[in-house]
Amino acid sequence: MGTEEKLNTLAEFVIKGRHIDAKKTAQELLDENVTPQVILDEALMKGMAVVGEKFRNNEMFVPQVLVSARAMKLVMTILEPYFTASSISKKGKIIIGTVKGDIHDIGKNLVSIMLQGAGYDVVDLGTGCTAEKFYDEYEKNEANVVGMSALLTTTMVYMKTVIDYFKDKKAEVPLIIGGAPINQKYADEIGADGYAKNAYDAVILVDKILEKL
Ligand code: B1M
Repeated sequence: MGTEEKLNTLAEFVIKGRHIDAKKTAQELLDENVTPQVILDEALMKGMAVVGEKFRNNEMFVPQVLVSARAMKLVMTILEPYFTASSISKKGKIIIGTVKGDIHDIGKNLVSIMLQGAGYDVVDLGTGCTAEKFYDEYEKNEANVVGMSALLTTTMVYMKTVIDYFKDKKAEVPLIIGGAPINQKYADEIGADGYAKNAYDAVILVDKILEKL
């Protein structure tokens, strides 16, 4: 099987939630010197995009989406070392979490992995994070940037609650946001210090913000 065909097969395994086959195929691709970036972009992200489309059209339901997510996460465990191995000295500390009411964590995990790979210390708070949690962890860790992720239109509004909470506390740390329903306009509206469309842009954004400080 050629590389392109194998990448398509991997995307299919993610869509079907065949996690063991997905892991095996990803390992084969790595052994054939296909880069982790290509595997991520050309198979995993493509597969999850199809899952999202099918979910929206009621062709897939929560239990099936969960097994797709499990397959994506399992493959990420073998890709992660490639993304995080490069850093020598730490460039700064980032707090990251998915906001209250939201359990989506695949994108947030990817952002976390890419930031670690770019040389940042990342404290990942997981999902369902309240404003208090973000603030307490920021203080405890003396973080340089706080990042929030949200995947639902019903939870993205909570990002403003967090930003207002930090303002009330007069905390001067940059707050950045991301997630499928977020855009620059929304970030500006709620007073976020930055927005990134994907995990790659999140690294560029954090680099830029910390350069200015
Ligand atoms: Co959910 N879900 N889901 N889901 N789910 C969406 C988000 C949805 C768009 C699907 C759809 O209708 N097409 C829809 C939201 C609709 C809306 O609000 N407008 C939806 C819904 C409705 C729901 C439930 C309400 C369904 C239900 O129960 N009836 C429920 C909500 C539960 C809750 O959170 N309270 C639910 C549940 C789930 C599962 C548990 C089954 C599962 C999550 C598993 C998990 O994460 N552990 C799931 C999944 C997998 C999805 C889709 C299919 C895929 C999300 C994903 O992982 N994408 C999603 C459809 C979609 O987004 N197209 C959908 C891959 C990931 C790499 O991309 O997360 O966008 P993404 O992250 C990107 C960027 O956004 C960005 O970088 C990442 C990497 O490039 N980014 C940041 C993310 N965070 C960032 C932070 C940054 C910067 C960039 O700075 C800090």
